[in-house]
Amino acid sequence: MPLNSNWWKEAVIYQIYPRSFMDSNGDGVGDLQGVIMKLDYIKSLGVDAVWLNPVYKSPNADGGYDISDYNNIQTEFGSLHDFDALLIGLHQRGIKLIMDIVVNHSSDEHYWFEESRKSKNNPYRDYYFWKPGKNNGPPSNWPSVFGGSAWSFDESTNEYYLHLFSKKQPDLNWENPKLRKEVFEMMKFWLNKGVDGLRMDVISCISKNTCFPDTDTDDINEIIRRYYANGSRLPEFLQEMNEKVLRQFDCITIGEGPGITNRNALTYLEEKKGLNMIFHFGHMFIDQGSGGRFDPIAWNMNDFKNVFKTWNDAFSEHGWGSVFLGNHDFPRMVSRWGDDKKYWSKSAKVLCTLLMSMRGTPFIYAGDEIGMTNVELTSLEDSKDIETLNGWREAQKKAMSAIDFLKIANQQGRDNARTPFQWSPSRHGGFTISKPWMELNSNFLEINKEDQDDDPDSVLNYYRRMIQVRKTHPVLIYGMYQAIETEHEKLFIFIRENEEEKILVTLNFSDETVNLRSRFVTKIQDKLIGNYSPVTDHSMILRPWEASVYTVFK
Ligand code: ISL
Ligand code: CA
Repeated sequence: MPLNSNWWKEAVIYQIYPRSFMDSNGDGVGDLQGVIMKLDYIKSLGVDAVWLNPVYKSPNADGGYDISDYNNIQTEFGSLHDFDALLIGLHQRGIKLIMDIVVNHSSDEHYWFEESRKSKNNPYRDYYFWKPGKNNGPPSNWPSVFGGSAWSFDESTNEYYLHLFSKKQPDLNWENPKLRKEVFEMMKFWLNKGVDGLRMDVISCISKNTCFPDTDTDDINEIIRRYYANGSRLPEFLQEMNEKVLRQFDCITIGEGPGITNRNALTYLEEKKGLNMIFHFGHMFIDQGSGGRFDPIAWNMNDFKNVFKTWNDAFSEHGWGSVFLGNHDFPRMVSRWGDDKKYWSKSAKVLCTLLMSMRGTPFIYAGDEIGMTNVELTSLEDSKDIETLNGWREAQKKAMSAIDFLKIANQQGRDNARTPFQWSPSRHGGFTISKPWMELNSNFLEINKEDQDDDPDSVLNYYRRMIQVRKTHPVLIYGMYQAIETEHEKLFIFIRENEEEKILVTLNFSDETVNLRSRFVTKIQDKLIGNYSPVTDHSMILRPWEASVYTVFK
């Protein structure tokens, strides 16, 4: 076994979108005290750490990923005092806290940007990227990830500023050492409080092509990969961050980034120079065409399985990956990869089994552990997401109808993942006592935490059991990964093996019964968990959306 063992490789991490988790004070918005109210629930899952989406001061143009004050808490979420209480509450329960660090861009309402835009010789001017226009237009043809140009014209100095995301998220200029110093100080502020880890938003883009050449493709993900991410100074910036900040603390780092590929991933993870692990988007972009999110294409099982194989190969000896099947940026995982109708419960458990038996640190997005599903917006006016609203603006330029766009948004949009947590069948799902900031998914009467708590066969209790299976079988953490039946269009089957143990995971991703006729039938020792009863059945006939985890004789 070439890899060192570390707590963060063995951890299961729970991601909380604070605005939608729990509202403690009845204003309809989830908050830090709300998370505190649910600490025992979080503990009951058996997770080791919580990753909190951004909670800093923000005008909230992009769900808090537009920060106007990095050293304070969003008033709606509470205060620094509440934050300290949350950290204590988590630590008392042996749970670590990971903050979301957003330093590729700030809000346009951050003091730095307000200064920067005042004049060309303002001391903060070079905290951002300012350029004169070209041929009566922007400095380059770069598109924003959220649609439209990545450049906005600012009348006060007659120049354009760069924003890879919305125009309320100007990109910070990491080429400027003063900016880097400010960012490092801010990171220390949180780490000094005792925060255990940092999830770094679009860290792949902090070094970009600063010649800003026109792109020669329309494929947004390719543009990100080639122009916006993986710039030449990235290793240097990460190393400096390591030396000036990370090394002085006991903290882990997870880099998020479109543009990170299995070929360049290890450059992000170099020991003592880089990050601990990364999120990649191999499977997350599998159903996106060249136009990105709102240009859906069909995906198939072989491509899906291939992503996991590729990434297992990339990290077989060095580096470490993460595993996630959904987060706040993507549709709900059961609606996307499973079946949110007839086989809702079974398929949610199949996905849980995949998540918990894959190599890499698993991340559970809050709500997935009770099988929350996509929501169906009836009008684009109900969307709360800047990406969807901008996408609609762009779609209108291409003469798309509202009905057609709504259909795509309901399938692909981020609103799906951001409806309030469904705690109980009572009013507003127990999330708030007043009008929630976003309507709940109307299925909270059938899908909620309270009902599932009491049901041994629920999705929730399956998660609890499956997390324990992972924890009690280190082979599921460090063991090597071997894909089986790789060409099968319905089945996802693999082996995890180390010197002590060999585990077989069989997952049926379809509503048909499949007879595997596998050579493993004779080798099965024990069934550790499954989503059909009786769990002792060792046959290799996989019923619709059946999941099983077996130990097999070596
Ligand atoms: O979902 C994507 C494209 O449609 C991704 O490229 C995504 O935008 C990218 O992974 C960055 O996401 C992160 O940064 C964004 C923020 O809106 C997302 O919520 C965050 O996770 C800008 O800060
Ligand atoms: Ca509140």
